[in-house]
Amino acid sequence: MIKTVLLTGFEPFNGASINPAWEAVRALEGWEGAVGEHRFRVEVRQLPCVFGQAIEDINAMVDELHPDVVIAVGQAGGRPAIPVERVAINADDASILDKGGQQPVDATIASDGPAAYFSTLPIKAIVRALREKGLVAGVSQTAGTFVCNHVFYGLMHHAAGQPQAIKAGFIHVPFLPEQAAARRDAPRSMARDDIIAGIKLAAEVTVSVDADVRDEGGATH
Ligand code: PCA
Repeated sequence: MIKTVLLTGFEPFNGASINPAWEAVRALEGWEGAVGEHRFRVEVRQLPCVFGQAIEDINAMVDELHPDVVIAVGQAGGRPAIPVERVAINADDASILDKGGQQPVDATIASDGPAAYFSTLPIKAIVRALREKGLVAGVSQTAGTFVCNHVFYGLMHHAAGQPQAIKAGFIHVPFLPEQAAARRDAPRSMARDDIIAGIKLAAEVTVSVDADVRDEGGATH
């Protein structure tokens, strides 16, 4: 059976003209992959950086495509590594406006939802595979409280209510070199091809690994 992998990436936000998450995800449009006997095809979609709408959109995509795997990808500017997120929390607390002009503070995402959901991606196996390929990566213990965590939580809440099992989670990616070069605070960045390779590998590991590994030191922060 051919599995379906949904990859989402956010539109640029906060005045930027590119988002490395979307740049990486859109490069994988039409990809049909295989790891051993595990065959899969990839669906690629963009998400708006808008509270509320982004959750509605990703959940509509899940309902339309019935994916086996969903990996949502967002930009984490200034992070030195690819943070593979462990946990989504039931809180919005924005320090900047989203693209719809909203800035929720101390708001609950789902009034009927638990405080948090864990990723159901094999996060340690992904980190191990990324590191073995020479990509700087780690488990991250917070996806923040902006639109990325918001979508991550909304996705996990929706996936939890589905009859079929969906492996779902969130991966952040650093700035691209051209984004870092345009800033005075000299943030860390990662080459476009490395970010693309990282997302590709995360999808391959997720479709082919049943149980996560138990590496120590998988976390960066
Ligand atoms: N990063 C933001 C929202 C969209 C994106 O790509 C975040 O980390 O919340």
